[in-house]
Amino acid sequence: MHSPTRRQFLVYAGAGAAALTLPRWLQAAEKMWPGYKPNVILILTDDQGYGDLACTGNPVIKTPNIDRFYGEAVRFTDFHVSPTCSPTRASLMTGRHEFKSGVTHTILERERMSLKATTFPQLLKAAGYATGIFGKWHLGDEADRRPDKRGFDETFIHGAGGIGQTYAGSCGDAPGNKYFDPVILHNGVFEKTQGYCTDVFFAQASKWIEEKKGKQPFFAEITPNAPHGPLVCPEQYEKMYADKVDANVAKFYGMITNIDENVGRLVAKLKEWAIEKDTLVIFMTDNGSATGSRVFNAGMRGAKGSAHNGGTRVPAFWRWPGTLQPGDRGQLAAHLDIFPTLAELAGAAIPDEVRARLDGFSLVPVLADAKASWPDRYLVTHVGRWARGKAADSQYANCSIRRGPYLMVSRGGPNAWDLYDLKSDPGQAKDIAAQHPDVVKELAAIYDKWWAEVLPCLENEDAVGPAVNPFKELYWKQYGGPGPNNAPLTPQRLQGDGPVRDGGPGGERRLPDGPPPEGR
Ligand SMILES: [Ca+2]
Repeated sequence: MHSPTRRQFLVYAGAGAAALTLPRWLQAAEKMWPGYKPNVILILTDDQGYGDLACTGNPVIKTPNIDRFYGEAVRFTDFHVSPTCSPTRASLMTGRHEFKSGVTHTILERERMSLKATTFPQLLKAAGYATGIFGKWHLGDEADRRPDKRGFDETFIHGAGGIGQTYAGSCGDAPGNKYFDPVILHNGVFEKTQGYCTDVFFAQASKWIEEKKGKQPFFAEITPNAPHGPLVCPEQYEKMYADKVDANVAKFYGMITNIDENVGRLVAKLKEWAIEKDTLVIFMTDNGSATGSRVFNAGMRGAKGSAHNGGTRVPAFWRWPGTLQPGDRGQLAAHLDIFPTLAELAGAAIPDEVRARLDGFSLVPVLADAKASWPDRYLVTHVGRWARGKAADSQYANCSIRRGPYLMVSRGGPNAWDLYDLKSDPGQAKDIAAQHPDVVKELAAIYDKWWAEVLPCLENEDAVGPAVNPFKELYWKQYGGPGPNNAPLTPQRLQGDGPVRDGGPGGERRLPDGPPPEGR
């Protein structure tokens, strides 16, 4: 199934293309290309920003395993995602801006990815891959929206955007669920697990990988809900930071150090199983930092929920020993690119009509060669989260557009753009719009065209969710009656027993309908 010549192709593709004549082995390798299917593991953590790692400069946090991983990986230094949870996950799954799949929020039915969307796991599955997701999905909790209907044949997930969250409508987890010993929906049936959530997700992913290895190429997506709020952390990790930072950051960093240990264990397993050279592992996160940016933000402006650079720039480390030479890549890359990249590596066919709609580009040439040519692309960020019915009025609310060194950020309203040159001013201290009216005009025109394209795609804006969260209904069907905390089954519980809060009950930040304040 696995041929080493495919790996050699990747290593030398760049050099080979530049040579006057192809070496004989490379010509042979090209013939092998369609048959080689690497395993892929995508680790996507929740609310961890670019600066929440020691290897990216954080002076406090301890992440020795991810630091080692970083040293062995191709590192994208200008890699962007959307500014919050569901939007990033929708873009990742579809290779298209999340608005094109109807995702404009993290709750209120607006986190549901369009049923018309094609996901890359669907294509990988068709190409012979086993596909599994372990952790957070957050693209719709109803039966027809869950990952088993969107390309995953193994699903081990919590509901909503975090363990224990619940909102009016469809978005909600099992009632009363907790970070320790969580109840997890495993292939449609709830399981009572033991241990801390992140440990549970990684352990289950490892178990599944061990079952699949050598039999079938696999794609495993590991999506811990950590370090998203509520900040619940095993005591020994929190203690590491208790005298260094405030209590919330200590928990947040502790949750990340726990993730780090899980990453270390997983990589060690791949080595033990002798599959690490056949397995690409990607480590990335889903938005800017939610809690750590006030300690260290890698010199950026903005954090989770912001259209500034710090809201969207995240770590993206790609480790594939023997194939990818460790090193930095400065190309402007994004979550949108993962769809075409993994489809290409997997030899998965992308239907023409799907390919024509992609916003992403395959990173394969760039992975092989730091100097590979790369499109002069633009990236649009829009935080969304407008009040119900206000989409059409929100064209210039909390948005930005990036092209080359320029990041243009809206102050709200037409013709109200600030322009920054991230190359000379990475902290966005100086607005240079007045000095570059041509750049502002060009980017504003691209932005307006983009908005006109996405506005008709917002299919969830007026959606009304079910009276009871589907996860609750399923839980009560399986276990009967009230939830595990024995709370009575009141009409209020059936309607959703928590406030509309992104961090869940006890979460450290509230995100109402409007955009969150910058820098939180
Ligand atoms: Ca997130």
